[in-house]
Amino acid sequence: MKGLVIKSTGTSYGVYFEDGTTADCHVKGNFRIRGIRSTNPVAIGDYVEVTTNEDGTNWITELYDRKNYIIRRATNLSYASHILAANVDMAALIVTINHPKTSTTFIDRFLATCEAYRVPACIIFNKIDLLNEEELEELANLRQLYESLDYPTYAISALGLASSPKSLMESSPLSTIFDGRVTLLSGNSGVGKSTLLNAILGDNVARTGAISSAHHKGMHTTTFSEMYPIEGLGVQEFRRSEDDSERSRSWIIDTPGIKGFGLLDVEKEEISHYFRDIFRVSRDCRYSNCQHTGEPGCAVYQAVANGEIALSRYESYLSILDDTQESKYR
Ligand SMILES: Nc1nc2c(ncn2[C@@H]2O[C@H](COP(=O)(O)OP(=O)(O)OP(=O)(O)O)[C@@H](O)[C@H]2O)c(=O)[nH]1
Ligand SMILES: [Mg+2]
Ligand SMILES: [Zn+2]
Repeated sequence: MKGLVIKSTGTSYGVYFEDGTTADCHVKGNFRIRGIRSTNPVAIGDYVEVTTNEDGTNWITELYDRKNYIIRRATNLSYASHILAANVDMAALIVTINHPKTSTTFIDRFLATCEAYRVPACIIFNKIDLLNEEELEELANLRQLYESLDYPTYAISALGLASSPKSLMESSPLSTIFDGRVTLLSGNSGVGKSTLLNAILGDNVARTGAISSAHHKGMHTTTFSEMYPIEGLGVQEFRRSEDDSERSRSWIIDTPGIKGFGLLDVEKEEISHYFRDIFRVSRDCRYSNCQHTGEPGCAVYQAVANGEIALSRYESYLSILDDTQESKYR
């Protein structure tokens, strides 16, 4: 029977079937997908074929073609990589200016990864109720920066939304991003992914946890990914046909908080392609193989110097370039 993977615990997968039932399924140890080296051969959002054995155990025997997938490389590991999710329409990065502080390097690495896998991305700034004046200014600056790169941004207080989820769905422009889509929520631990999910669903389905008072970091409350249907948004259909355009369903994926994004699985010449601002300007560099690290006639360097490209973006670019350089010597 064909099903949709909506939960992944590492040892088993929760699969949702067309008739509305779900089952715990397993994957044979030798189940591998050609071309992708990852710690999880089957990911949340995957469509799979499930066979039930005589003893009642369920086995995933086949993986249907993916529309897309998004991979995170574990930091400092040259091959281990993890598929965050498959068949996603939007990756929403939850960012907090403070409590905890999300770094711009983290934001840019996430966005670059989305570019590399051609997954549309947006940024949801959360916990704006906690920001002081200076932090609100930083929020405004970051929103302006990412909006100028055509990434939609939102500023919310998930806690505030939790007390009136109806208002979120009825009036907030945020609701439009979830409608009819599969949205992946990602971000550092403690930024409020599960809190936002609960607010959207109007129910406490996901556990949330306070951030540590000593380090102002999240405590990794969510330990495995799970996908939830959003009631009242779009039609809760499984999948009418193979044709994506006929599909109308709203799902949201809550994921465990992540610390960092390791190097992308790309050549260093390619990295600039995943930074919209740098790529745009790089056409004017004197050398076509310019890496934008101080070569003569580098248009990117010039644009950073005159403020056309944000320094934080350039630094993020350099940090990824550094990663790939390092791995060469391993
Ligand atoms: N003040 C305030 N606190 C919030 C807001 N959103 C979430 N929190 C709090 O932040 C803490 C962490 O929230 P979670 O939803 O557990 O964060 P998470 O991103 O799911 O964390 P992990 O599961 O560890 O990745 C909880 O104590 C929430 O109540 C907000 O908008 N404002
Ligand atoms: Mg969580
Ligand atoms: Zn250059």
